[in-house]
Amino acid sequence: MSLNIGVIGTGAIGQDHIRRCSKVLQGSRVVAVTDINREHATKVIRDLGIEANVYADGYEVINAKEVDAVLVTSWGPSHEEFVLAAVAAGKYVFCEKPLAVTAEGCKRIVEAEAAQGKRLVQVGFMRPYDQGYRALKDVITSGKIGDPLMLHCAHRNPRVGENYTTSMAITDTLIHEIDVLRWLLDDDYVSVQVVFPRKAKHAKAHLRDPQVVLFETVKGTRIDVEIFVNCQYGYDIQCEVVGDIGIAKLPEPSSVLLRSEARLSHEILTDWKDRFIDAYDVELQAFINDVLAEKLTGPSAWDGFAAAVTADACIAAQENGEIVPVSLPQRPAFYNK
Ligand code: NAI
Ligand code: ISE
Repeated sequence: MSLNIGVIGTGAIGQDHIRRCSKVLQGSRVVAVTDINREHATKVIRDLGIEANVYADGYEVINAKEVDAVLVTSWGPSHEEFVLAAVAAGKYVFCEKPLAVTAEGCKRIVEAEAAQGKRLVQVGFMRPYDQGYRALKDVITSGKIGDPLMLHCAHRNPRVGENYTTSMAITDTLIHEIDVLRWLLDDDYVSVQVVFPRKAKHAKAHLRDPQVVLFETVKGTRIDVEIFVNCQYGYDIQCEVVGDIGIAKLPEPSSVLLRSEARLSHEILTDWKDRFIDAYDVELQAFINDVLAEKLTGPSAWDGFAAAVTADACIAAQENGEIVPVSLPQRPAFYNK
């Protein structure tokens, strides 16, 4: 059986997901698309050589008879309304991060989903599907390094656009660590502080970059995450876990060891799309398989809510420089794994 997918938003990640759902993955095809720039949506499916209906808006995609499941890949502020509409229509929905731009918005989705009585929502947090993070989690779970005491992480982008703001370093960039580190440690955050080193030369005037985010977890693990979005040299994701009896580090993406011009070197990637290309394939294949089996197992609306609550605390901490509590309510039994 093939899953018929409708896609809302045909920008950078939308078109990449359309390509993978129609050309790379098993058991799915894209049958409907929309974008506020309708011509662009039409061009995307034409360039990919696929046949799909182009609808006027997201609601038409969600309610189209031929659509079994929806991918929301439009801008963040539009996610909540489309996810709520898909849930109301009883359709499975994969929503790119953020699930909603406010914690209240995520909570509305959690409540709507619980009212339907089954999980319908998966959030596009792809790092738990990355081979390297999975290997790291296996090492932690095996007990080989003892209990995780400290984590040293970095999320570096070579550069960002004019419109990127200091709070987006949390909601757009750090949000991946917020999610993946909860998953990696099977833990939640209790507090956060943000500190700013001297500003990087290449950061635009309005942007405070880099920044260091310091978390404490329920189990007492301390985490530092450097976010540096004008590092110039590449797209670089680092995560080192220090345990009682050993240290485990996220593997580097595989690359050729080059001997050339009197140097021994490895290339560093520059684009997030390349760094996590396999993880995106695995996460969407899992979504497709889970929908066909009628049981979602990937990052949930609750994970989206937990990330949003934590992001709000991080933004407050950016503004006041203090240690800000992260107050996450008890996870409803509905979301127990
Ligand atoms: P983009 O700007 O390239 O594309 C967004 C597209 O959505 C645009 O074509 C825009 O016209 C369309 N759009 C916006 N509002 C719409 C609406 N109400 N109805 C229909 N179409 C609408 O942005 P990009 O980079 O593709 O990001 C999209 C989403 O994916 C964002 O939420 C972003 O945070 C997330 N994202 C996730 C990544 C990941 O690693 N998981 C990586 C990059 C983006
Ligand atoms: C982008 O939206 C992503 O999700 C990338 O993974 C992240 O590295 C980048 O900073 C974000 O802007």
